[in-house]
Amino acid sequence: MERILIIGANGQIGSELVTALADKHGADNVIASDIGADNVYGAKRYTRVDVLDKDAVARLVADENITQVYQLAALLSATGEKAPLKAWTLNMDGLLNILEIARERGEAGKPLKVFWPSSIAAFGPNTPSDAPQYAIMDPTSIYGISKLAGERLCEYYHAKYGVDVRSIRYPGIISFKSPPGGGTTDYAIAIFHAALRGEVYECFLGPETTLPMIYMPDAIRATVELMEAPAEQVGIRSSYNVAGVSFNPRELAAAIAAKLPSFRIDYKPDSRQQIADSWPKSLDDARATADWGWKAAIGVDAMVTDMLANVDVGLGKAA
Ligand code: AKB
Repeated sequence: MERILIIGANGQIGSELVTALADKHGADNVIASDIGADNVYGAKRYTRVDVLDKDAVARLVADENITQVYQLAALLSATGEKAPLKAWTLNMDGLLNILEIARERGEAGKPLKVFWPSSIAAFGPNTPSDAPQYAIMDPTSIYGISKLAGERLCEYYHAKYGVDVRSIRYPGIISFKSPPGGGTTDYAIAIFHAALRGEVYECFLGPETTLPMIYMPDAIRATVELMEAPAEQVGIRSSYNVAGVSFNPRELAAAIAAKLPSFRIDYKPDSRQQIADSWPKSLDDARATADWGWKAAIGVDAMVTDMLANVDVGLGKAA
């Protein structure tokens, strides 16, 4: 029986992973945690804990006999640029605390499997635009630098201490359950909120800025499939490229307008353009396919239809 702790459960991925894992393993076996007073997404079990408080997390892991930790607490690319030291501390020390707890538990004969999200932000301007699994990685944002360093830590803890850590380089994730939360790819969520409010969307990226994206159900399925893969099939312990779809704001706006003809978009690129320009346009995920059978299932059209049917415009004014 798995006993699962999700740290950062009030964020974009956490909000949906809690439900997916509760459906699989039973709601009593999934403990959502974050720094807020409550879980806003209806987790059956919620504990307030700060990933930077290693002793508190270690106690929780021991008291609840946790077998898997998903460490999702992080500052994203745009928010990270506003507070680089805070982003570095949270993103790096948070991961290190969990890897250390996993090392200690492993040495005590109580193995702890770890999931940690990397990102397309780990790539940089000299990465080929269709990013291979192994490429030049010269990230320019503090978020991307923390993701690249985190990938190296994951591989190190696996090689040196045998920690069973698994990771995905997520593309921009598009979803409707949580509001846009400080990412450069979040224009592709905010655009739906504006469209459904009947507003002209002022896009902070230019029309031709193509980026790798993935719809949340595919992102959750990739995460679960990687975590369930037999250890010998997980040949990469830094982080796997996982592809979904690629599009730019002009193409997304056209796909929305095809279903909502009154929709209009304007472009006013800001500092996030520079971050987006440093990222690849697509990902080569052949290794994820070969190692554990990954294949994306949801295309742009199906995603747009589902987003328009489900976005809650009451989630607060979008970014
Ligand atoms: C961001 O835009 O910062 C994130 C990411 C690509 O990791 N969505």
